[in-house]
This record gives sequence, C-alpha cells and structure tokens, in this order.
Amino acid sequence: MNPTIELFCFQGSLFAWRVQLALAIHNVDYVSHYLDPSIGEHKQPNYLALNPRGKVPLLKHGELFVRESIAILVYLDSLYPEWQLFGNTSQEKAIIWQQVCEVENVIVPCVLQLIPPIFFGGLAEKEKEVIENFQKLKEEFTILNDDVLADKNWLAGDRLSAADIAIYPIFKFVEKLAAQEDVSKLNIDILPIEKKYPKLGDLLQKIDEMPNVDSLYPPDWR
Ligand SMILES: N[C@@H](CCC(=O)N[C@@H](CS)C(=O)NCC(=O)O)C(=O)O
Repeated sequence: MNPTIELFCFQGSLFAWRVQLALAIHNVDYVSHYLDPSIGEHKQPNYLALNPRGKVPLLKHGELFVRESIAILVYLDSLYPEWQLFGNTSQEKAIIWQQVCEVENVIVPCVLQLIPPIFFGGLAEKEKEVIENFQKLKEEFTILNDDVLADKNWLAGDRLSAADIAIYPIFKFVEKLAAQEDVSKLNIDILPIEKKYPKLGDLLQKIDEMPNVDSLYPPDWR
C-alpha cells in the first residue's frame, strides 16, 4: 500500500500553498501538520531533525522527506504522472521550467523584500525600496499579461502547469501587501490585478474556480 502523504506547513505560507494547491486540485488525500510560527514551532529540535533549515513546506512520504516547494511538486508529479505539471515534450518542459525559474529568481525576491517593511515596521524609512520593488513587480506582471499570456491562457501552454501553481499564491500575497493601509497611501497602482492585468486576472479566476482551491485561502486574510 502507498504510504500516506504528510505535509508540514503554516497557515498562509506562500510556498506550502503551492503544494496544497496541487494536492487539492487533484483531490489527493493527505495529512496536514500545521506548525505555529508565532511560537517558533518550526525551529524546535523535533522539526529541525526533519528539516534542518526549519522551513515549510516539508513533505513526508514513507521514509522520504522532501523540502523546497518546487522539488515537492516535481516529486508529486512523478508520483501522479497523469498531472503532467512539468510537461511531456522537451519544448513543454523547457517553457514550464523557464517560467518557474523566472518566478523564483525575479518575482519571489521582490515579494520577499517587501515583507519586513510592510509587516514588521520601518515602511517610512524603506519607502523608496518598497516603491521600486512594486515597480519591478508591475513590470513583471506586464510581461506576463502582455507577452507570456498574449497567445495562451496558461503561463506555459494550453493547460495548467507547475508555472501557474508556482505563481498563484504570489499574486494573492501581492494583493494582500498592496492593500495594506500604509501601502495604499503610496499610490502603487497595482490593484485590482484583474483590471490592470486582465489576462492574469482570467488565469487567477480559473484557478480560483478549481475544486477545493477556495478552502486553501488563509482564513485570517479574508
Ligand atoms: N524556497 C523555499 C522557501 C520556503 C520558505 O521560505 N518558507 C517560509 C514560509 S512561506 C518559512 O518556512 N519561513 C520560516 C523561516 O524561514 O524561518 C520553498 O519554495 O519551499
């Protein structure tokens, strides 16, 4: 019998959300272990023994532990080849990985730099950097909307792939960041994403409407 899939995560973790999305869309049963970062559960010895960096997500499948959200998606995709999240042909694989790498190397760093000043104080001192990071995100969203999605409805082809799953929680988080009261005073002009970037909006809506996806939205973000 196949062992149960177990996922260590936080409520509202962008990276764990990717794995949760893939499992939810494909209706896979699994066991969630929610850690509470506010009391440092992810830095306790029992968790560090499983993941020495004390980060989520972490997937357990039998004796195997996999960390890094994209590596977990690769593992799940090989466990469930019918998902085809990473493509079939050489061309599909190249385009999907190109898009995933751009999300990780260009978009995610901008988003991570926005977190400390917006959520942990110091926005006034870091205003210039915050505006620059949002500007960079807007440029990236424009490329995705006008170029990448110009002739297709999904980021890497004509069906859902790891590229779409990798970026979905990032958009949700950018919406949350930009809507913070102090940030809205900076006239960032990135919201509403579905109006400013309609093709991206359509993509998000298609994922929003997939089975079980709504239940993954962090309850305290609503
Ligand atoms: N590149 C990693 C990033 C994982 C990550 O940074 N997770 C955050 C939660 S969203 C975390 O565990 N932060 C706790 C910490 O770094 O102490 C992935 O894709 O899984």
